[in-house]
Amino acid sequence: MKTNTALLITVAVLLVIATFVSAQGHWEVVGLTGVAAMHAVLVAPNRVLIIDRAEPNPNATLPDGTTGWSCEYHLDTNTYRVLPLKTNTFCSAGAFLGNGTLLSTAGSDAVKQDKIDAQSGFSAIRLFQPCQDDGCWWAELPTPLSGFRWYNTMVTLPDGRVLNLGGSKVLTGLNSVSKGNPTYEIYSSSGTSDAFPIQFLVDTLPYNLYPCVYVISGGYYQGYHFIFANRQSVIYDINQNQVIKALPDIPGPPRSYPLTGSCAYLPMTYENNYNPEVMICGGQAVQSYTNPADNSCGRINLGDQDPAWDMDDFGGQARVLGDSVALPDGTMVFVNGAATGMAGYYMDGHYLASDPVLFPVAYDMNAPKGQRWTRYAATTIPRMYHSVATLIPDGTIWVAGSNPNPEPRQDVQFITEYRAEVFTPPYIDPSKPRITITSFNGSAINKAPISVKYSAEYQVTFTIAGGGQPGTITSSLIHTGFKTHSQAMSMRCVKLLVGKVTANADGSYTANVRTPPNAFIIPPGPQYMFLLNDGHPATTAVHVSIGA
Ligand SMILES: *[C@@H]1O[C@H](CO)[C@@H](O)[C@H](O)[C@H]1NC(C)=O
Ligand SMILES: *[C@@H]1O[C@H](CO)[C@@H](O)[C@H](O)[C@H]1NC(C)=O
Ligand SMILES: *[C@@H]1O[C@H](CO)[C@@H](O)[C@H](O)[C@H]1NC(C)=O
Ligand SMILES: [Cu+2]
Repeated sequence: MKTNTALLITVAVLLVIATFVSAQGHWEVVGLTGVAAMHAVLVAPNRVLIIDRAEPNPNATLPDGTTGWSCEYHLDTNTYRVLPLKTNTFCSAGAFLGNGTLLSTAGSDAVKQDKIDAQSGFSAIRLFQPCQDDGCWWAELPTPLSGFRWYNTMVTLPDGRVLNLGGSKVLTGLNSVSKGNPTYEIYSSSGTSDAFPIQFLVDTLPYNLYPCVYVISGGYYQGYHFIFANRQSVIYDINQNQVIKALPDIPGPPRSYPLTGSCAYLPMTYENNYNPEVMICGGQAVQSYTNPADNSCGRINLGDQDPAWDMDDFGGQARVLGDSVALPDGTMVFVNGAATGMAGYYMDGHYLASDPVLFPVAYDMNAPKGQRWTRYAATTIPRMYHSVATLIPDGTIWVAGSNPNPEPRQDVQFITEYRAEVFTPPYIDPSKPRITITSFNGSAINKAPISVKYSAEYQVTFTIAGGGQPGTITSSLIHTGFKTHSQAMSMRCVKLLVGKVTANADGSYTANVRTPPNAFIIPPGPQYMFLLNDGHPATTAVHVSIGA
């Protein structure tokens, strides 16, 4: 009797734990990153390219005995391959060109020390052509940028070129008239352009490093750029080099480096003609390592002629240094960061950021205000300054980095963190059957991207684990973005129109999925097409290349 009661209680407790875990998602340490993950970008279905700065990473020795500061993390084996670089990539930026080559630019000063010989990266241009084997390496170009940039922002343009904007010309934690580079340039097949001056980056001093820049997908200002820094924002025409409209200041504190908030281009949908909305969350009011972070978010509808900020809280938790990740079900997750302080290393012997926020929050843009936020399960690993998070094709979030130290340290409060984790959001529900995509428009699914066109319909065939009927099938096309310093450069999530779903003789099903109509919505180049069954993502997304 006693045993039975104990057993029942144990079972009940386990059930409660299981429900709790699946309702909030769960974390798992999956591997080591080799180099500190200051920047990260998904470059193939099973590969994340990691870029650090030139620093003595203990486990990143190259065959020639020198130390590397970039690696390719393999998601299928949780191992990494160290990639040599010549230039220092410290606090740089990246974006895909429309042809699928990753462009990385800028960085900072030369580093010469034992086993490291890095050239200055302030004006460096690097290319990485993703591959499916171990044969791809960085190519560093002899031609420099138009000038020096540190903490610049890059974004893929609708024509496949890349916009490169802002930054400072010297090492600094705070921009100024003499240090800043208030210009932009555009990289195309003929190389980088001259620099065009932009007054907005003078007006937003000193908090305009890593500005947020997005191509506007639709509505009144379609095709122009939204540029945000400090508390200001504008709608800008980069071709005519002029402000189209100055927008109201976001309420609350500054939200750009080093008072770093998180920017996110909210998911778009065919249901409202890809209406453009941006959300900017968190930040910090003063340059202080003791001041609490901000607990507010501003959301702005750029589809309106007179866009205005609509304020909300930040999921009930003040946060700086958060990272935004768009999930294929249309929620926006904010993860990593701290509740106190700001970006940077130390001041007066104190870390500039403290009180790690260990749990993500998820934002549902379509829910009524007051019901938009969900708090997810916490990790145990602080992810402070210089950490990253990116969506990966199985629908989970890969999280790495954290290194608020001027050199790798394991003997301090906030160590140089080499452990990579995967967070499984609760929409992946082990109690529900999962679908697997088996072919794409009649072709086998490969790791190499499948070329697709804008405004075209494709047949996506899938099976359901354990058989059974599909529920509501939805689809989204995602550009996971170049992640660094709370920036999600070029990140996009588009809900696609799914037509009829038909049953096939072999027990599989086929859904007709329509790609979006144009490159303002999502730029040409590599993207991932997700399929979801009643909101539960398929085992892996299809790697596609749109309009290239
Ligand atoms: C270096 O690699 C070894 C072997 O995998 C591991 O035990 C150690 O923790 C790693 N060190 C760091 C700093 O990641
Ligand atoms: C993409 O374009 C860039 C710039 O013109 C070029 O250097 C690169 O080789 C191209 N990549 C491919 C795959 O053609
Ligand atoms: C997809 O496959 C169908 C059937 O083979 C074909 O008719 C259609 O043209 C393909 N779609 C595109 C956009 O290539
Ligand atoms: Cu930095």
